[in-house]
Parts: sequence; C-alpha cells; structure tokens
Amino acid sequence: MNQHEQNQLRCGVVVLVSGRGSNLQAIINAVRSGRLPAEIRAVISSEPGAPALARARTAGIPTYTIDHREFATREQFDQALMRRIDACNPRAVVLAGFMRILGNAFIDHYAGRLINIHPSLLPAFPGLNTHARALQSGASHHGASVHFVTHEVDGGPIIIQAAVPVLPGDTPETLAERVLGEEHRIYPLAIRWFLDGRLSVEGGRVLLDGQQRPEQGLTHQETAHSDTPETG
Ligand code: NHR
Ligand code: GAR
Repeated sequence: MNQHEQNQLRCGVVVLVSGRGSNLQAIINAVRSGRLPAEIRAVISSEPGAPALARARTAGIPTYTIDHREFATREQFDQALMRRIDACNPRAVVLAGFMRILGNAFIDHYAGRLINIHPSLLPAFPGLNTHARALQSGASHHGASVHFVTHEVDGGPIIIQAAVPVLPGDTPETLAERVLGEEHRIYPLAIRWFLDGRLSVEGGRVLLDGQQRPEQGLTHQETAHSDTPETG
C-alpha cells in the first residue's frame, strides 16, 4: 500500500446531520484551511431539506438524505444509514447536530470510531433542550462536550470539553450562541486527535497520547490553542 492509499484509509470521515450544519461548516473550514487532515466522504441527513445539506453541496461533498419517517422501525432506519455509511468506508463517523437516537446494532458496528458533540458540560444535561435547562438550574457555567458514542445516550467517554460563563440576561438563544462558538473550536480539534491516532480509552476515560489530561472535564483553551491556531 502506498502513502496515498494509507492516508485515504486513515482520514475518511462521514458526517451525520439533521439541521443547520454550523458544526459541519466548522469541520469543512478546518479541512480547507489544513487544520484537519481529513476527507469528508459524505454528509448524510436524517431530515430532507436540512440547511446542512446545502452547505455540503456548496463544498462539493456528496450528500444523502435518509428520512427517518420513511422507515417502519428505528432498526430499519439504522440499517439504511449503516449501508450508506459503509459504502464510504470511513475511519470516523461524526454526529454534528444529528437528532436521532441510534440503536445498539449501529453503535456496536462503529464502536470506537463514532463521535458526537453535545451542547452541555456532560454529565450535566444529557438529552435535549440543554441551554434552557442549564439556565433553569442556575449554573454559573455551561458548555459543550465531544464524546465517543456508546449505548448510553450522551454517556460515552469524553474527549474534550469547553466551558463558557452564563451571563446575566442570558436567554437559551444567547447562551446557545456562546456555546456554539466553542463547539466550532473543539470539534475539529477532537476529530484531528482521533484521526491522528492520539486517542485511546482506558477504564471509560479518554487518553490523549496515552496521558490523562489533568484538565479533563474542564475547558482547556491552552491545549486547544497550541494545537490549533485560531482562524476566527
Ligand atoms: N445514540 C446513541 N446510542 N448514543 C448517543 O450518545 C447518541 C445517539 C444519537 C444521537 C446525539 C445526542 C445529543 O448530542 C446523539 C447521541 C437526539 C436525542 C433525542 O432524544 C438525544 C440525544 C442526542 C440526539 N432524539 C429524539 C429521538 O426520538 C428525536 C428528537 C427530535 O427529532 O427532535 O431519537 O444531544
Ligand atoms: C449544536 O449545538 C449541537 O451541539 C447540538 O445541536 C446543535 C446543532 O447545530 N446537537 C444536539 O443537540 C444533538 N442532539 P449545527 O447543526 O449548526 O451544528
């Protein structure tokens, strides 16, 4: 196998979306600027007409819609998704605002290479409506978590988190926007770590270069910035 073929095996990514696609856009931008050595082989949406699909097309990435409403069962939807993904032979499968809970057969099939970004500081606020729930709780900080996906929804090992302050007068929308800025920073970085083979999981915790990062569970702007020059 030559170098090019090895890279192809190493760097293929499929992104699953359901909506706006701003995280997809951050990943596309990171690939374009050379910060993320990846090949986005396909973007697959569970929702016809998701704005994320237009972003992918604009970037020249093949798009597919697998509308969950067209399947009688969740298992059948998952199977259709798996067939489409496997045709792309990706190294990593990345959920970016993907809104359908995936069944165990799907999770097992992609174990160790399925990654999600969730808009809260897990384990706080798994599930939906995280920003409103964070505000309601009176928390001083909120944020986002990138994690490996396991059977337990939003419960898999955490790769990186970033925190933002909750500010006086915040609404779910203003808080979401502040969190989103951090999502766009940490997701390409986490995917890069994964594709570079720098992540491992031991005892349910993620190691970077074989080390448990002392900041795990907290924001760590230093690490992120030293690896990833900010491009705005
Ligand atoms: N699947 C598994 N097995 N494990 C995880 O950790 C998953 C997952 C699928 C999606 C993303 C997650 C998030 O980051 C995610 C993680 C959707 C729901 C949900 O309740 C919950 C968590 C996440 C995504 N979805 C409803 C459902 O019935 C539909 C909601 C809707 O369409 O608006 O699937 O938050
Ligand atoms: C992001 O905040 C992402 O973390 C969250 O939805 C938003 C999608 O935005 N994901 C979930 O809530 C998954 N259930 P985007 O489509 O612009 O990336």
